[in-house]
Amino acid sequence: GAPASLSRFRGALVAAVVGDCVGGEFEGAEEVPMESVLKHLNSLDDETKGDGILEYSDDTAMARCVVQSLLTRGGFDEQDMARRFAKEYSESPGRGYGSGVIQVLKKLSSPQLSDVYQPARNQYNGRGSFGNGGAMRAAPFALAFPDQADVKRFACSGAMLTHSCSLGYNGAVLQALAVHLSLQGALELPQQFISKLITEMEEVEGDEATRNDARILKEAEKPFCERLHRVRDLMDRSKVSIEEVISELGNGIAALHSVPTAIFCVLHCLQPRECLPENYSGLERTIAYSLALGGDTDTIACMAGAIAGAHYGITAIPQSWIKCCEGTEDADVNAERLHMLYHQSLQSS
Ligand code: R7I
Ligand code: MG
Ligand code: MG
Repeated sequence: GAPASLSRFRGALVAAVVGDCVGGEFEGAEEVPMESVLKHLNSLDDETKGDGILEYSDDTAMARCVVQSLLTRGGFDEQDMARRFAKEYSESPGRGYGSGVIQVLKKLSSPQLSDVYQPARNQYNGRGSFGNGGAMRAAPFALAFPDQADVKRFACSGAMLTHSCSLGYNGAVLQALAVHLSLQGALELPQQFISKLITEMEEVEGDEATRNDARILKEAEKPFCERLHRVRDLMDRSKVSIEEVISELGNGIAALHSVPTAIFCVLHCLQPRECLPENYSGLERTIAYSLALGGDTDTIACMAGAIAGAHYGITAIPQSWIKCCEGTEDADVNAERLHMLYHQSLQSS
């Protein structure tokens, strides 16, 4: 499809929900044989299964808040977004939220709160969370703002409402950038795609806060850049085992151990792979491969789904998958609204 076409918006938002819903099955599993993944995905073709049988988790619940806030306010409004996160949590606390972020969400519902970024800053002895909760809901920022500087700025602020550690919010910036570039068709040239991400993250991670957090957490000076270089090394190789991907990039709940991994899943699955069915589309390969890594499967599949969906478009997602997942219809409708908002800003700029 053309850059920033409606199909790409729909693909991004719907595949993110699908990744979250189908990934829930394996979340936290240490080893996931590809056979089990394919069995799970095949079972979605069963006509007797009810609509929306696979429930979405916090990943989608929070992404929906982001989308609703951006659409209602016509841009980023931290007060409104914070209020929506708090309300969503209080109405459905059982969506599988991270154990730390729950404290933030409870504080955000207090009417006395004057600074909506304060609760996040109090996490983990004042350093803030490095979990992937900011990144898992970052895709909508790329669908709302055509300007790359806006995507970076607002994905960062949106993540900081719950994740004030640079290793948390920079993961959100990276995820939003990946969706932004994919939406423009940048995955047609995978080498340039990864190079652009590295160049952008060099700048993003060039600040004092990143340097401090990286030092305290004993990470490389620019942690995400270092991981993206590993992604580039792995994608240049003809054969890579799942074990190597996990040990090089991780499959965990930290943004650093999941956002670069999700990006790798998309890049690795651009072409057919021996371990995956021949009849699978690139998007189906991406989701299946993400699940086979185990660990934080719902979140890695959700983030990889958003990037891949923006590349392949809505038609690459099997109807049976869409039907089985809760929230896909809303995602589809919202994708169209975001597409309008995006193109309105393009015309007025
Ligand atoms: O990041 P967050 O919203 O969790 C998202 C994950 C996704 O996989 C979802 O699908 C859901 O399952 O949860 O929630 P946080 O509580 O901020 O962070 C997640 C976890 O990361 C925490 O429960 C901690 O175990 C860990 N963590 C930290 N541990 C030590 N020190 C995050 N930051 C720190 C830290 O600074
Ligand atoms: Mg989840
Ligand atoms: Mg998860």
